[in-house]
Formats: sequence, C-alpha cells, structure tokens
Amino acid sequence: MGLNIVQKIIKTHLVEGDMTPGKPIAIRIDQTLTQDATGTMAYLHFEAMGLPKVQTELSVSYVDHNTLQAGGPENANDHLFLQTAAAKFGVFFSKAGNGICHQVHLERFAVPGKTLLGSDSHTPTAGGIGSLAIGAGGMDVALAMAGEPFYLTMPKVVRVNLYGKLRPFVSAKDIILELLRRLSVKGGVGKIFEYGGEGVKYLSVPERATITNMGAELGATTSIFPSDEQTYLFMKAQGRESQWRPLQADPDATYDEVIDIDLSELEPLIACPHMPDNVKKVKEVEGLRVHQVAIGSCTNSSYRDLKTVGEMFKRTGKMVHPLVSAAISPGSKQVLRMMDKEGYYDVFLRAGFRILENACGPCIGMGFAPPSGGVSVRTFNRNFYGRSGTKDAEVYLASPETAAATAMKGVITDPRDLGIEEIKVFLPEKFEIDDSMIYAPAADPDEVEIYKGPTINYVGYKEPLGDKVEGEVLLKVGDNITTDHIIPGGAKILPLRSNIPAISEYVYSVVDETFAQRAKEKGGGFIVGGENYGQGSSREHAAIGPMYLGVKAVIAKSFARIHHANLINFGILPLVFVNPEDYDKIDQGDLLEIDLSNFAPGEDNIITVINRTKGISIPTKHGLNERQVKIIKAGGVLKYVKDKFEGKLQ
Ligand code: MIC
Ligand code: SF4
Repeated sequence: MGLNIVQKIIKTHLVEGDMTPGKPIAIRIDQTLTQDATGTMAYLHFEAMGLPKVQTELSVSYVDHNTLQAGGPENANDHLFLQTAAAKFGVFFSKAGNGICHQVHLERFAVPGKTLLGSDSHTPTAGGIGSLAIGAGGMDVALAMAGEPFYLTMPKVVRVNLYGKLRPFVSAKDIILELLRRLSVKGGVGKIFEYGGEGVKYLSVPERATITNMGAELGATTSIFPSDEQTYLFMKAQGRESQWRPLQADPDATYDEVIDIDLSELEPLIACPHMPDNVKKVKEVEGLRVHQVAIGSCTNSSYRDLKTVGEMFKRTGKMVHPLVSAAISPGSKQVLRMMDKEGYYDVFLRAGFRILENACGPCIGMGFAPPSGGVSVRTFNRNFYGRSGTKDAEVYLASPETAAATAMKGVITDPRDLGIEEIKVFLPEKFEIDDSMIYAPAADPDEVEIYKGPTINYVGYKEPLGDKVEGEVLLKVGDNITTDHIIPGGAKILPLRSNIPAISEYVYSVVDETFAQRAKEKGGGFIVGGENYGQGSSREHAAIGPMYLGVKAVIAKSFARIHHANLINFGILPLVFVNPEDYDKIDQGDLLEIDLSNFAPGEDNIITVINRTKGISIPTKHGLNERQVKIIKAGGVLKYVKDKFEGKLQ
C-alpha cells in the first residue's frame, strides 16, 4: 500500500512503535531549533544533562523574541548565555538582528524529508518546504539535542486537497483562516495536515509556510506540503538546490480524513477577537475603525508578503491613514535587505509606516501595544486576550493584503475594494544571501566559558509526588485556556524566562493576580481546567512556573499536546475527568486528595480524586504510557534521563 508524505518521513525516522494513529511512537530528530525565550531553558536543561556536544545533524539557536532589552540587563544576559552555550555545545547561533527563527530556518536550513524539533509552537512553518517540523517544550528539544528520540502519539493524517486558483487579493492567510473557521482551535488536535491537490502548485514556499505556520492554531501536531518544483525554485534562489529532494505522496496513499478547499471560492477572511478561529469574512466587519495595523510575525513577513504590501502602497500612492499607527517588521535580515534593495523601504517610509526590528516584536507583546480598548489589525497568528500588551484591546488577524488596505482607509477594508489590479509577486531568482550573523560552533569548545549573568536562575525539577497528594484547588478555569493565560508574554514578563523564581510570580497573573501568592501560602495544590487546557505556545514556563509554586496535578476535560508533554516533563500530573460533568463538582478552594498508590500506565488506569470538601469521589484517567509514568514518578524528565544516562534505569 502506498504511503503519504507524513508516513514516508516517519517511517524512515521511527525508533519505537508502529504508525497506528493514537499509539505512542518515537522518532529520530535530524534538526533542532530554539529561540531565546525558550532556548535559555533548553540549553540549561542540556547542560544539566552533562553531555559535551549536541548529537543532531544540525541545531540552531535563534534570538528573536526578547530583543527589546527594555528596563534591565536580562535580555542581553540571556543573549550572551545563548551565544556562549551554542559555541560550546556545537550549535549554530543566529544573532539578534538576523530574524525570526521560523523565517530564517525556512530560508537557510530546513530540508525536505528531514525531521525538525523546535522549542516554539510555530516550528511547523518549515513544513512549507516539506520538513516534518514539530513544536515542543525546551526540555524535549534538549533531549533531542542529547540524541534521544522524540516521543509523541502517532497522529491521524488529514489530507487537505487544494483545488482551483486563488482570486486576486485572496492569499495563503485566507486559506488557513478558512480551515480555522471550519475546524476551530481544537480541530487539529492529534492530527497532521498534509496538503496536496492541483492548487498546491500555485503556492510558493513562503505562502505554504504561512499555512503550515498557522496550522499550530488548529492545535495540529504539524502540517506539511510536498517538495516539488516550487520547493526547488525556492531552494535554488537560496543557493541550496543541492539540498533539495522531491517528496510526494504515493498515488495510492491513504488518509484518515480528507478536507477539500476550492481556492477559487475563498474571499478575504479575518479572525476576530479573541481567538484565531473566530473567523468572519472581511466584508462582515468592514468599516470598523482601526487604531493600529501591524505587518510582520513568522506568519506573514516574507519577501512575498512585504512586497505585496509595498506594491499596494506604491500603486495607490496612498499614505497610512492619519488615525492609524502602522508598523512593518520583516521576518529576516534577508527580507529586509531585499526590500531595501528593491526600494520598498522608501515606499514604506513615504507611506508613513513605522519601521520595526526584524524580530517577533508586537506579536509577543514586545512593544507596539494598542491604545486602551483599541482595535488592532495584524498579519500575525494569535489574538489571544491580552497578548498584545493591552488587556482590553481588540485584535484581528488578517492577510497582508487586508492589513494594507485597512491601514490606508483607517477602517477594516476588503482589499478588493481598492480598485487596483491584481498584484503578482514572484520569488527572485536569487535572494540576498548573507549568513554573516549566523555563527558556527567553536572549533575548540573547551576554550569557551559559558556566560551566566546574575539574572539566570535555573530550577529543572522537583521532589517526586509520592503515593498520596493532597491540597487545595488553587484555581478553576474554563475551556481553551492558553499558555498566554498561564504565563503571559510581553516586555515585563518575557525577560524573566531564564529566572524561574522571578517568572513564577506571574503565573496566572492575567486571570488572578493573587495566584502565585496563594499557591506559595498553601504550599501548592491543584488547578482545574476545561477543554483544550494549555493551548497555544510551547513555553514550558507554563509548566515550570506552576511546578515551582507547588502545583501537583492539573485536572481538566482535555489537554493541548505540547502543554500536556511539558506538564509531564516537569512532574505535574495531567488528569482527565472520566465524566466531563464532574468538572462542575469541584470548586476553587475545595480540598482534594489523590491516591497514587496504583498509578500505572494505560488508558484504563483510573485515579480517584477525593473531594474532601464536598465528600465525593471523582474518577479521572491519564492515559500515560510507561515512560511518562516513570517520568512523573521520578519527579520530572531531567531526573529520569539523568538516572538513565548514569545507567540507573534501562
Ligand atoms: C508565541 O508565539 O507564543 C511564542 C512566544 O513564540 C511561543 C514560545 C514562547 O512562549 O517562547 C510559542 O509559540 O511557542
Ligand atoms: Fe515570534 Fe510571534 Fe512567531 Fe511566536 S508567533 S515565533 S512570538 S513571531
């Protein structure tokens, strides 16, 4: 029987298990990437594992999130740590100013058919080039760097058939917004989206990457495109044609599900506050007064995207509307230099854009916060509540075309209404190739001393849970809680990513400012959640922070994949209600007792939670496999692997 693309890659990387959806597998990882906000922890974990050098084919450490360096030395200390750790451990280092990890990785390193594990949830961006690219917590990436396989549940493979051709001013962002509209932020859980069909051949690699990037918002494990002529052209323009290889599904390949999208029927779409799946037609919200427009982020900051915006301003001769503050942040130094060379910076400046750094910037709340109650239209991938830095801002997500038209008019605008002719952007034959800000690892690692500034404060594990755990329900939350709720980003909190005691003070601060204080006073306890608990970013601080504050278990209706893995890595037990209605039988402040004496692997291992306050018992399950149970029993994965590396475990 023929294989699909996902099966082809997994088959050649499979270390444990078989490719039955829903069953645990382990795969070999060829490449890893980290970014600074999660990377500091990843290299601190790696250092704690005691290995001299990474075992992967290629590992790259990027600095792109914490580049504002506002208010103190934290960011710069982290950058120095990352640079020296990379040099010592055999990792390439992409300096601040070189661009957003996903954009740079796509341009310079990603290879069709390779596996990539990245400590960032948008790592699937590299699926645009045909790499099987998965986001994970820093600890899992550290383990991959140590040569350990990556453990995951074999996902279902969904074939997304694209047919027909996009109409003018409808672009890749609208394709992924259409999928979000149809499937919701939970619709991709446990699935990989493999794109195919006639429509694929009209999409360039950066356009494909917009789609695979935002597949993360579907909750998908990853998304992937075939490697074809378009892939070859992109890699050739990057001077990397020797790394190209074709990758297609076999003609008789089978899929667990099939979704059809007629591209010619799509129209400009927009995700309304406060979830990426709250998608409407631009037409339905047009006319809404907008205070700011931001163009950039790893979703839409490529040569193609910025040039499209530049052309729209050039052809109309319009300025940014006087009541709008508009900003451009290119995805990489390469994009920036190309735009400069082709004269688009002049267009942007003339039109009244604010020119931001080629980094994550406003996407993670690092600057450019909207005004109180303001409306912001962004080409980004997430509009979670509060993420922009302004709690009551209303953030909309749209294509570069819609964002540009909106910036001109000052109100949400369908780009087709500008009355200009279709803009076709073709990739250049050769991109500006300049790797001068990517440093190779040290030739003599023994000579390198890792710099650790005083703001770096590491805590990697806790005491094991033991046979009985008890405590109070510290917080009860609803459905679709994001990791931005658990540990917010932004200029105040993001710089604390390498300082666990300091960042822990902000756990759940957007939901309840007293959380950290209460958790400490009570000596820890439990969190109760609804569906899809921990969706969004890969930040493992959303697990390490609670661990540090003594959270022992999270009881929820269901969990998002990366956060679930992160909880286990840091020894926090993720329990799922057997009967979802039991969620209503626990209140914040209730005293719980959990007996773990029969805690064992398997779907049928029932753990009884006794609610002492209400005098009732509630059955929960966890479905953890043998390895995961051992990790929880050890008090976290770091202790588990150290024991393993030291030969204490088999
Ligand atoms: C994000 O988009 O939320 C981030 C910031 O890139 C995160 C990683 C982080 O929190 O550092 C992600 O998506 O994984
Ligand atoms: Fe950076 Fe935003 Fe992309 Fe996350 S989603 S990697 S913060 S640009």
